[in-house]
Amino acid sequence: MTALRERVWWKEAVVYQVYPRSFNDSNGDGIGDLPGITARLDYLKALGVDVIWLSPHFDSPNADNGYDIRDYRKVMAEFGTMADFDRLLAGMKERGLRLIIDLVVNHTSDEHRWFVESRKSRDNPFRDFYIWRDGRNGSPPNNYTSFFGGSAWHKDETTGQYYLHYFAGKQPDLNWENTRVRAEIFDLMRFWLDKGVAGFRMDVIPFISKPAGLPDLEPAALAHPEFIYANGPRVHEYLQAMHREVLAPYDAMSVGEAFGVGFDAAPLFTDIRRGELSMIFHFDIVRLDRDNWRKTNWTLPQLKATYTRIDRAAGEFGWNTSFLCNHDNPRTVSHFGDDDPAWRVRSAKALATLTLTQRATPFLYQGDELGMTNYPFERIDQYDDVEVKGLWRTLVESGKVPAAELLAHLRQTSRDHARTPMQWSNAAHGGFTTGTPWLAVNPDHAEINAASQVGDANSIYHHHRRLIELRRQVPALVHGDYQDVDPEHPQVFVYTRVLDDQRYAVLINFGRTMVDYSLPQGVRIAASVLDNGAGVTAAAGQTRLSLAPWQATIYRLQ
Ligand code: TEU
Ligand code: CA
Repeated sequence: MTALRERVWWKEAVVYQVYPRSFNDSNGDGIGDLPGITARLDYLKALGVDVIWLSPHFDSPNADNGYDIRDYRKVMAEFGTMADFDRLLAGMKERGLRLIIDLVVNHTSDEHRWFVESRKSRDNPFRDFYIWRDGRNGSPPNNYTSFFGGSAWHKDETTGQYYLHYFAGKQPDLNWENTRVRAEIFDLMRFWLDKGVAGFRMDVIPFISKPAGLPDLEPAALAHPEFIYANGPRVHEYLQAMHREVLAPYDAMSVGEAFGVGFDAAPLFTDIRRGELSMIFHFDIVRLDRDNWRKTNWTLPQLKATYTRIDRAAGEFGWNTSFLCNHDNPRTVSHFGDDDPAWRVRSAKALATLTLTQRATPFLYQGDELGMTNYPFERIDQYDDVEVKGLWRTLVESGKVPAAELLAHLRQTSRDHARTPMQWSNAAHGGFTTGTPWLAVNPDHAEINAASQVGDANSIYHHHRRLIELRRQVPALVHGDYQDVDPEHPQVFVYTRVLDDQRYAVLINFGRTMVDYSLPQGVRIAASVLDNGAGVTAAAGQTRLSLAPWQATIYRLQ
């Protein structure tokens, strides 16, 4: 089996994403912090994860919750000090956990020293660190749009030129064409690697090379500019240099946020023979039911087809990630499961089974292991996110979309669903803080919290723990070939994972009704290995199964 040729550590790891602002507040100011994370390391170790991805912890004015960095070598004051960071890393090392940090280098904050200098004058030594252009007859240099609303260009009065920002105006894009920019970035990466971090999650990394000459987007591209932004001419040259000069010498793991990367382009980023990234995040699953800000519907055959395409895109020499949530998405169980109290626990366990049995490195988002749900947002003032504010400005305040319509979509799609604080206990504010949380805690914390689940062997938390443990014991669940054996079935997801003579099948009923199901030819059960407790498992040789609502079982096959 060729896949086994590359049994590198990061393929066998399970990653847990911590959004520091919302994880655990140690000093009562309502904002999660690094000492708060250190205090919960035993909880994460017991869950069984290997790697923690920390969302940005750097000095930032927080126009986009840290994805706008003011100083790459300083810790955000609200999160603590460098000594707190060193203690967190030491605590992780003691427990055999690795840390990857968030590398946000497509853009900086406009308060970064480089940009403060850059905007001073046209001949400032840092001018060329960013992308400055003259306007076109009093309008922006081209028709690029920002993901947070409006033009991607901002006119800076000091010099009369425009700078480019794919995200907020406070997030100017760096000019990677400039060799000094690349040298600075490689240097700051080494700074953190020398401290002992194991690698990086790389924010919108395919966007770093800008289209040659910055021509206007064709009308058809305007709705999805990410497909243009992610295909600049020098992106692979930059990533290969980064791999050669920085990542490889440290055996560092890298995971690229591949927003805008199509399936065909995936191997260019992750084929191990090219020396670029370890793996990428595809957005085709979490965006399956999205048309920009609009929520649309998804069907199970569509979801299954997407899993297959993602697997095939990685091929033999590439590698994938498996995730259903992150800090930019609604909650896993509310999005793909059923958060009705009658079905929440079963469906959350079923989705954990799906996520943790892919041929990919699984990424769990904080609170996924508890089946945390979307927040019941009602009004615009309950949201914090810069993206929501941009949508409100460009759609509602301009009169294009009625307020009620946007609110109905946001209630299902907003990034703030994932950002409400972790629910540690049934205490006030879910035990997240003794003060006032920066974003309200979901009122369902009375029911859904870590304390109650750690003490209950049948909880969603313990189901995650068992799945992680099983994945560690069974190489076929990590490296085995992935095959969807019934792509058309509207309610049942069945796939096999095969490595040499180890054969497994995963069966998941994606619905509230019982399904009378005949196994496809060639799938012969030997024994049930792990089940989510929703129904009765099948015996060896049984071919007709009665699948209970949201039942999810891993079988060993004959
Ligand atoms: O997100 C990049 C991204 O393009 C989207 O997934 C984004 O969340 C947005 O919703 C597009 O509509 C990354 C970070 O994950 C995100 O938190 C940051 O806001 C963004 O980059 C800018 O740094
Ligand atoms: Ca705090």
